[in-house]
Amino acid sequence: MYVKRQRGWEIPERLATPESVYFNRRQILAASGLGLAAAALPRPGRAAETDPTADLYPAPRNSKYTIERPVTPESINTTYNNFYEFGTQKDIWEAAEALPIRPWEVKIDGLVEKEITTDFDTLIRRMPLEERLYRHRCVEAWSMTVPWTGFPVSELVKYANPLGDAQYLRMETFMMPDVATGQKQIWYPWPYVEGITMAEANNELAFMVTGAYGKPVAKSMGAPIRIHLPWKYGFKSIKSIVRFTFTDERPVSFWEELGPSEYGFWANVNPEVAHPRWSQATERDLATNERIPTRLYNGYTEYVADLYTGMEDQRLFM
Ligand SMILES: Nc1nc2c(c(=O)[nH]1)N[C@H]1C(S)=C(S)[C@@H](COP(=O)(O)O)O[C@H]1N2
Ligand SMILES: [Mo]
Repeated sequence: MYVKRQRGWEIPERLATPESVYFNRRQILAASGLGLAAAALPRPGRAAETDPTADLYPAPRNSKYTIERPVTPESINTTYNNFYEFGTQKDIWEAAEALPIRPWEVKIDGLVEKEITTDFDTLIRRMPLEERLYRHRCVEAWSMTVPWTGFPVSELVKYANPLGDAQYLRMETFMMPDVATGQKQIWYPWPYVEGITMAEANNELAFMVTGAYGKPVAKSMGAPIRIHLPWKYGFKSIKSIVRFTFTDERPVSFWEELGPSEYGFWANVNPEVAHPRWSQATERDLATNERIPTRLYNGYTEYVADLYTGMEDQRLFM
């Protein structure tokens, strides 16, 4: 049976979002612990108990990235998602449970010393895992606070040995239309692609995520490996990555290809630059359900402003 373990960083129950707002009836039953019938219902992240990397969690918390907001309850984070491969609504977590995450091959190619194809379970054991609390701001004006586990993207870059002329890191999600039926919607430019500059990849905030809430990351949140770039809008943080390509050509991302006037390459958070169809001045914090002001670079200016000096001619904020 599912027993909720209270961890140090979890917030007092009274600060949590009212469950009725987010949970469908079935989940309310499961959460209320009404005996065996409820306990037998599926829930996201269940496979974590048999995950071959489970022994790596929880990883030590890096207290440098501890922040002021309450952590979003795991039950919200694993069931309120954007993962278009499994549908365009927020409640894709059950569909995402069908994603086979073992074996999981990761390819590193392009402008590198030598192409690498590696098994995720081998890759992760070469990396220094730590836990970081990060804010996550979706372009749709909702936000979460997540205890991620993972390693700096700079460690992946080091491992990949890119050549001197590599300027961008391009990332690609799996392509499995039979499992992820959203990928049968051919008007979307599958597979999901994202890209960042080498300077962004080597920024200390750029984080490869393998876990959350002290265990392997849930499928709905991008298992077994996704990125998190906390100063950018959430769509830049691509999930369930199978390929990293170092290139001298700026990648065109999934959303940029769909709507270049609404979703650009940089997509840095800025409350003063509105989305063409709505304001970005405030956001709804899913942990408290309160509307709070959005901050420049999502509150990470001191870490990232240097990346963009002298680039004022670019559309840095959309
Ligand atoms: N492959 C893939 N990655 C993706 C998305 C997606 O649809 N497919 N959605 C993005 C968007 S818009 C957001 S806000 C975050 C959501 O991450 P979360 O569901 O873990 O909160 O994932 C991003 N990464
Ligand atoms: Mo998003």
